[in-house]
Amino acid sequence: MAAEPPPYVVGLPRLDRCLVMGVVNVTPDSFSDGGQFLDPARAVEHGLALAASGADLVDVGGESTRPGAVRPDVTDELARVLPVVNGLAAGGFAVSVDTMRADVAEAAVDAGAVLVNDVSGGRADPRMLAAVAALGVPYVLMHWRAHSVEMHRHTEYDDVVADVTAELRAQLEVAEAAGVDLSRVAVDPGIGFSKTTDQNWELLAGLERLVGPDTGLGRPVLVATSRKRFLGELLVEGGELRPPIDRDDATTATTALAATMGAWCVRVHDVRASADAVRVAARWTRGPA
Ligand code: PMM
Repeated sequence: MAAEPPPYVVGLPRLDRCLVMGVVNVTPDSFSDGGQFLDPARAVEHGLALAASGADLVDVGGESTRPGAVRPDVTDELARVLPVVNGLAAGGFAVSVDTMRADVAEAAVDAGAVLVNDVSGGRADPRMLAAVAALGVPYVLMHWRAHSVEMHRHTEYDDVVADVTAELRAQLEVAEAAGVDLSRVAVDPGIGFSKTTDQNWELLAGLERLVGPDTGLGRPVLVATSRKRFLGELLVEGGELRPPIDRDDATTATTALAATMGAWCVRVHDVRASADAVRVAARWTRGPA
């Protein structure tokens, strides 16, 4: 059964279906599309193509969070992200910036970004939550325990759904204390971040507990499974993981399921298929006409 639609994030359109966020990684080393869009003109072109395919938001990031990734310095991150945010926002598209740094969030919002997507949930940069409070933009607060180089060492949970929910709740309180208006905040369980493959599946199966009015956090939930390793492991062939580029059909299946379970937004690389899937899910859960 679908959960009641969650309260929506202030500043984004309220839709009768799950939103689709398309991914533009302006990085040399992202696991899914690293190096393809380092050139700003190519990245903008790709973002426009995602918008034309039905993305409600285009998420621009300049730091890879693949396991083991080394962080770029802030100057490099700004140089990667800003021309792309500028180019897409100038075209009138809703752009989010995927960053853990307050400096980048501020500059990106100045360049036209309408949402800050922070995989660290405000934990990587001590200035981030105050910056988001001052910017007054919607904010995605993800469950996060450690930077990519060491996140695989932080996968201890008693009950992964309950523990992630509790840690998100605690971080929402920190955000509120920093002045962030929680009506502008969506949460994200952080699929693949300090989670084993089994824990990712457990979180997805328990999504209703995160979304649900009694057990959940009372905030919209973003789900980002796209091309992630746990899908490659599920689809292993001849002892080889299915490569990231061939995980889009499986990603679309997760979109349909997440949307049916009440997710507010999915973050995906292949937008067209997910844009269809969220419409199917919305119609499916609405029931007889
Ligand atoms: N995952 C990645 C990057 N950004 N943002 C949110 N909110 N949630 C995620 O799970 C997430 C994210 C890593 O995937 P990518 O390298 O394909 O962008």
